[in-house]
Amino acid sequence: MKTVLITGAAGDVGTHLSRELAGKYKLRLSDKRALQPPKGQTFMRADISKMADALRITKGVDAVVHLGGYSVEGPWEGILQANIIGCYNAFEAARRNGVKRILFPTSNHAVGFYRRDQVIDHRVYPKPDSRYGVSKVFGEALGSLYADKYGMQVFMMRIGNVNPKPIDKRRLSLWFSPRDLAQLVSIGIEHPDIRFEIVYGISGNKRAWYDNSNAFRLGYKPQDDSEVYAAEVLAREKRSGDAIAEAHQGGVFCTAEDVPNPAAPRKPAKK
Ligand code: 15L
Repeated sequence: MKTVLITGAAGDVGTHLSRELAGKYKLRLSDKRALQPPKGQTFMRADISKMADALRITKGVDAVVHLGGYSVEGPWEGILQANIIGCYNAFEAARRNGVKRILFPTSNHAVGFYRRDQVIDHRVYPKPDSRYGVSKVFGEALGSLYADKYGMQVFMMRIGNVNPKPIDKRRLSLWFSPRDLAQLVSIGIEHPDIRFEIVYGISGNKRAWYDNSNAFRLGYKPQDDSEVYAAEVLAREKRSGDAIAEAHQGGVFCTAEDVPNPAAPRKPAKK
């Protein structure tokens, strides 16, 4: 059984992912915050913005799923530490420890300034909608460098919004169910021919703004489609009055200086 490190495991995506992948891989969870690992999984507390921590947690694993970092728009200092320095440390520590396979959750916000009336694929030029989006483009560029220069196998998922159900109109296009997330991550861990791939981390949504043919080519068969929730979501949708946000795929990230995280992190375990 492969040993897989998940950084940022206490966050919302990490929580869904570790639950979905339990029993399939030996999971090593890591986060800055303490967490009580489920039975059969281990936990290493680490701050990814420190190289010594990054080296410690990446030792002896078969693959890294680097979820750790700042997950919304926010102040530059936080994004710099967590998403620029932290991302570099994750790739560099994996390389130094001989870990070949790394999965990185880039984001829809790396391309959030594309308009909603456009369908984009994995080859489009980045159009970040925020400092956060820029940090994800940095991660994509770093992954490309580590694949070409050091032969690492890099799987980039431009993730939409992971949630048990889509939460609003924009997320009908971006929704990524936890079981589809687990399927796509498993492809990223297992597929024999990954060198450097960009795919969109969304379910099989009828309203998608993405041509996700690169994921389908690698065997992804999403089981969910947000359309089954569309009537209920649209009935409670209120217009924001922000024309720029409503015209672009990144929504409010295109205009706001701070965005609250819609998904509250898992409560830290008592020490
Ligand atoms: C993201 O990239 C964030 O990590 C997540 O918290 C959501 O805000 C998501 O995008 C989204 O666009 O809904």
